[in-house]
This record gives sequence, structure tokens and C-alpha cells, in this order.
Amino acid sequence: MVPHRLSAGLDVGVGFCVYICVRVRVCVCVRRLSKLVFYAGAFQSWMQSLETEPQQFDRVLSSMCTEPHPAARAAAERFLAANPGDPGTYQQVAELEQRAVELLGRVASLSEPAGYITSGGTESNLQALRIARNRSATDDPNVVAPTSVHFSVRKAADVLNLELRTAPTTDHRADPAAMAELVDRDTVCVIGVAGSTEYGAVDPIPAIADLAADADGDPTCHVDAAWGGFHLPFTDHDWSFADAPVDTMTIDPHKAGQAAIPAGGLLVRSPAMLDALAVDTPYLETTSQASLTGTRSGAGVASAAAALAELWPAGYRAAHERAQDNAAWLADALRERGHAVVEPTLPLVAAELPGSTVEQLRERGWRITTTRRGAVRIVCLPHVTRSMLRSFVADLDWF
Ligand code: 0PR
Repeated sequence: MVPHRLSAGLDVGVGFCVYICVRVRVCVCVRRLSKLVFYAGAFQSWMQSLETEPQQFDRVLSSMCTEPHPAARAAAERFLAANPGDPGTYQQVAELEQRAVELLGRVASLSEPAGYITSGGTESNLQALRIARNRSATDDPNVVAPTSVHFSVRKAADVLNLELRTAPTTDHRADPAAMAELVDRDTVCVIGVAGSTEYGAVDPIPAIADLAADADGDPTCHVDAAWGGFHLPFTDHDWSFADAPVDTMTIDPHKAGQAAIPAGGLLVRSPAMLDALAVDTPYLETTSQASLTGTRSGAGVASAAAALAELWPAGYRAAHERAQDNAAWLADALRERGHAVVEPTLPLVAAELPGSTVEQLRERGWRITTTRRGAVRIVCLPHVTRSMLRSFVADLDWF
């Protein structure tokens, strides 16, 4: 037996040890917690510091996306948690998507608007090619496009196991005769670009649609108007569903449509064409789904609907006219300084500047990119103002 006094001493000792252990643990926990709070705080202030750049668009000249319209921004924030991939649960955003497609249809002169708001031009192009492939019987499918086609088509061909055949362009535009040489009975889609990424060129869409109509394999005619689609309605170019028997079209609200990212657009000539994309969704309220992604951004869909409702047609017309004036002004200013400039068909100026000058301009903060042939591309989106272009040219003069 342990004597009583000794046992009491032991109890005190054990109690003291327990007390010390608890204190140490509490201290460690408090220290860890405060570190976490500190890191969270530091992260938040780091995030705040990021917010000014490059979302501030004052030096962004080569992007195909722009500052969202205030109405589009507000709509994106309101529907941030909604999922148009589940229209049974998120009915309001599903209605907004229908509205967006209806308005996109008006922009592209599509009489019975059908399609959906995608994550961007890449998804729209991929889905258009998927429709083309799925409705064809060939087991060796190919796609014919001009070399100016956006690289997203290359990705799509890779994913869908399609052979991509590209024909050389003339003056940066598709050459239907060169494309015709590549079309055969296994061609499932013929593509034209209405507003190319590098030069803003508009392909001869009616001639490309004829090519599709005359081909043995009954290919679809797909138009990539991802960026150009919000400028072309205010020009004389033939590009839309009303101008030619176009089957599918990429037209992205998150580019010149002034919606928040992600808001691409896929339009199809008739609702039945979407059947080629549909898969069963047995446990959802809706029984099938045509979109590529399942869960989708309600922010993108709502902002597309809001931008289109706000800006079509007067706002887009005003933006187009301002952009075209700015592009003409910049093209003249660059030509006066002895640089070769590709005449801007749409508000995109491609100009040859020495590589060292491009580097210096980049060092001064200008966000500019060059085409494959080394020409600088300036895309006149709504955030690109005349005063921005004046200060760009002033910097150019300085070197
Ligand atoms: N089709 C065309 C004609 C395009 O110009 C683009 C993208 C796409 C399809 C693909 O669209 P998503 O990028 O929405 O999938 N054009 C721009 C480009 O490649 C994309 C971009 C946008 C790049 C903003 C940079 C940037 O800051 O240049």
C-alpha cells in the first residue's frame, strides 16, 4: 500500500503534469490557429492586391475578351451558385439560358433558335464537330478548314478522332477552291471562320456552305464566329444563318458580347441537331443532356442573357462603330510610321513591327501578342479606347 501522504503527493504531481500538458497543447493550438488566421488574412490581402491586374484592362490590346458590361457582371454575381446543367433544380437560370439562346439567335439571324451557352469557343467548336461526326456513317471521318482556323479545332479533332485537313488561305481568307480539293466522301464538316483570331478576316461563308452542300458525304457547314459574331451584324458581310445554309455556329458572348467568362455560344440550325449530342441522364428531373460539361456556370449563362438583353442591337452597334473607328485610326497611325498593316476588315489591326520594338512595348506593360507570321495584333474591344491607342502609339514613337 502507498502511504496516504505519499499518494496525495503523487496526485498533486500527476495533476500538475496534466495541467502543464493541457497548457502546452492549448498554447500550440492557439499558435496554430493564429498562424492560420494570419495566413488567411495574408492570402486575402494578396488576393486584393491581385485584383487590380490584369483585370484592369488599360494596357490589354490583344485579348479577345473584354471587361464585362455592368449588367453582365451583376447577373454573374447573382447566379454564381446556380447550375444550368441541372435545369430541373435551377429553373430560373435554365430560363435565362433559353433567353440567351433566343437573343443569340437574333444576332445570327437564326429563325428557330436552338443551342446552349457553353464554356467558350473551344467547347462550341468541339460540340459542332461532334454533331457532324455523330450524324455521319463514315468510319474514317475528316474535317476541312482553312489554315486560319482557331487551334481549338485542332484540339476538337484530336478528342473526336477526326482527321483535320487545312487548306491555305489567300490574303488571310479561306480559299474555297483550295478547300474543295480536300473534301471527299468522308468529310463530315466544312468550316469557315467569320472573324479570324489572327487577322480578323471573314471567310466567304456562302461559298463554303455550297462546298458542303455539293459534297458526297453530306457534311455540315460550321461557322466559327466566336469573336466576329458581335461585329458582323453591322457590316455587309455574308456570314449568318440567313446568308447561307449554315448548320452550326460558334458565337461567344464572353468575347465581343461583353459577358463574363465563361459564356460561349453554340447555335444549331434546328433543335433536332442537338439530338446528336444528347445522352440520357436517368436520375435527373430532365431526362437527357446535350452539353459537354455536366455542372456548368450559372454566372456565365446569366451574364450572357443580361449582356444580350442590354446591348442587342443598339449597344452592340455602338460598340462596333466605335471599335471600327479606333481600328481605322490605329491602322492609319501605324502606316504613317512606315509599318505594313493588314487592312482591318473587322476591328482587329495586324501590323508588322520589329521584334525588338514588340519586346520593348511589352516591357512597358502593353499586353500584345503576335500572329504566326510575327505581326502584332491589336483587337479593338470596348475597353480599348482612343486615348489608350494614342498612348500606345506615343510609346511606339518613343522607341
Ligand atoms: N474560335 C475563335 C475564332 C477564337 O478566336 C477563339 C479564342 C476560340 C474559338 C476559342 O475560344 P475560347 O478561348 O473561348 O475557348 N480566341 C482567343 C485566342 O486564342 C482566346 C483568348 C481570349 C486568348 C482572351 C487570350 C485572351 O486574353 O486568342
